[in-house]
Amino acid sequence: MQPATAALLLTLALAGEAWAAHRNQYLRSFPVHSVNDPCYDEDRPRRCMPDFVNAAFGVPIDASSTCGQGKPARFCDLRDPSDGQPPGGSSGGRSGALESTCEICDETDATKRYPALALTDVHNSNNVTCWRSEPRSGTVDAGPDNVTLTLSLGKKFELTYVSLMFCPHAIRPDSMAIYKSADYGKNWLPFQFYSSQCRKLYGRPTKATISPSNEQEARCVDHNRYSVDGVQGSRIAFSTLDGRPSGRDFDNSVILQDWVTATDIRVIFHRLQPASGGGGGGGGSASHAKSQSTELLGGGKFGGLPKKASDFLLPGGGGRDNPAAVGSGVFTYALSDFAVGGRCKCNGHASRCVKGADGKLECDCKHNTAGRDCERCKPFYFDRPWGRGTMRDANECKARSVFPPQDTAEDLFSPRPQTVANLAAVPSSNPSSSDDMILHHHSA
Ligand SMILES: [Ca+2]
Repeated sequence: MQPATAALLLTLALAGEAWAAHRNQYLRSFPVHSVNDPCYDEDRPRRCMPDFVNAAFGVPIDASSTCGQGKPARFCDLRDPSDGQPPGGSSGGRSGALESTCEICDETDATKRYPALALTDVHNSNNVTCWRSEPRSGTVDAGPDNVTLTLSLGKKFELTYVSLMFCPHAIRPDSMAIYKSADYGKNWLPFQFYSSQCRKLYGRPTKATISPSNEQEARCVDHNRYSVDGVQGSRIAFSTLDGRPSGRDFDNSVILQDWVTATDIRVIFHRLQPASGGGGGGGGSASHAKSQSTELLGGGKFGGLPKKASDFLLPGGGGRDNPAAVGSGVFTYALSDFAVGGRCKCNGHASRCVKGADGKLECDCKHNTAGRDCERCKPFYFDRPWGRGTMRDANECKARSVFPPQDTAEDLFSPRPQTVANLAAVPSSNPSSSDDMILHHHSA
């Protein structure tokens, strides 16, 4: 076969596909999108995105440690006996302060189990369900606890926050880290740290300022609440864009778009209680922690009483009224709710995510885009480079125009005998032939 024949074949093959695309464009001039399609304003493409959701809701979380799994265990909480009574007023006259109450966890008993499923069920403040770790020592001296919770979303999401709700009466951990993966768990990057000793435990300054040059770095925050929380429990919420300068111009910040993108979230609890006052925890830091927590708690709910959780937890730390709490190995990490707020990531080209043929979540891509995240153009829609849909420009992918503009509708819909199928039987020639201008053109 002559090289010219091969070139003709290729031309027609491409023209056939382009013609189909062109016809679609022609059809576009009639309303083809549902009136309510958020990705089109009548027929003009516009930026669209899936709804904001709690992406963790109903998704099972993998916990490295669960209380009562394998065998029953004894754990303790610290309670304020006045919980449930009107706040204030009476605190000055109290003498007993916090009381430790201990219970048994046992996964074989429905009334005593604390499974990871409780982390992502319906959060009803009248009927709080909790996950608990196995009882920990939770001290620095004993080494980090490394109790891990892993949430796999199964798809890229753009996350606005990660929220952890602690159980009523549970101790809020002193040191913990939130990691994220954007590649289904192959690589993990720090998202946020919490600690009373940021520098010592995580090698970062406390609450470092974020500048435009380090917007993709995790910060460490001393969340500064070594308190025992009351009936409602307390919440730690990490806002992914908070304090990051380009957050206001998110559409144009590729760095922040990557920063908020995650397929998996992992929380690692490293330490339950602050550094000990006397032992190996480092006296300077401990007194610093004490002064902060005193400031926080002094005169507050537990005014006039031991000021921080370590007072209860450590031997000789002041837990005189709480013999059950002295020593270690009875306190648990306990969370009632693990939520991540965000949107299924579709790069501005889809308004919803659906289960694909393989059962995995994927974007319902519009604007002639394709891929699980609408991260590329559909085949033969390469007239302009792919771009994320923004408020200013939907950046739809467009078919490569082959026909001159004077083509009429009749031309477009008249039968074309030189279809790909007609010519498919012609054997191809060496594509590296120098006569094959079309191929060279398209590979350029
Ligand atoms: Ca729950």
